[in-house]
Amino acid sequence: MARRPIMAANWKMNKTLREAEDYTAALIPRAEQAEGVDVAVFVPFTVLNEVARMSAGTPVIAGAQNFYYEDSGAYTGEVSAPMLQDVGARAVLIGHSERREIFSESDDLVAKKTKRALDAGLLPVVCCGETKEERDSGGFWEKIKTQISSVMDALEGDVDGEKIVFAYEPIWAIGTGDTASPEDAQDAIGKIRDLLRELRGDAFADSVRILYGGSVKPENIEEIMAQPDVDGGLVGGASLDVESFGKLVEAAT
Ligand code: G2H
Repeated sequence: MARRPIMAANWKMNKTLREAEDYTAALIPRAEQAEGVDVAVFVPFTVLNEVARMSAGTPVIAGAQNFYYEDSGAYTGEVSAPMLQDVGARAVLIGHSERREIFSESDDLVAKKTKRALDAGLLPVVCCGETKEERDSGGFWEKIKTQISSVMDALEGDVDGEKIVFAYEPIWAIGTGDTASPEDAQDAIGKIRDLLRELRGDAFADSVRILYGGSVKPENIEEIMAQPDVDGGLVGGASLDVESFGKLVEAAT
């Protein structure tokens, strides 16, 4: 089954409102020209409303970088799925390694958020990845397997593979310039797809999209995208400049 690739920008904690507007205005025509690829931008809450407003009716999917699974209440500093949808978000990143490592997000929290995003009709992009120590000590697959299994265990009933996306982001390759080799990316993502096949069957595994993240840039995108199980990229540093991200979008077509 041919899966539609996704090129996703993760701005992290970057960009003022003005910068976000200029970027979005420049990205829209590039996304319109890129056939056969989904283009998503995961932006800070402060600019989400405007990026979503500008992107409405265009191929650009505006997304948030985080949310909380309750809908409202005494959760100071958090935003909910209905709040994201209220400002036009269509997708959300969940369990990025920076959320897990810096803000101590657990597998359980990631699983609850994924369930809530799916129920709300937001596209969850669920991140997983191992540290350098885990890779060096051979514990890489145990870590990834636990992260993926805890999410899938929380999802009851049939799940449409097209409604959820995973992103494999080895922590040692994030923002370091140290990209996993295309073979390492394929090896991990192929194993994730095999696990999803075991857990949810062929239709799910063949339709779910799995992205690679970690120092993706125009210089390495071709060989990463050439891997059979890699369905796109989740890009931090190299997505901040719209020219650079535009090249990545083009490479995914
Ligand atoms: C991984 C990635 C984007 P970068 O965090 O999610 O960032 O491309 O800067 O390594």
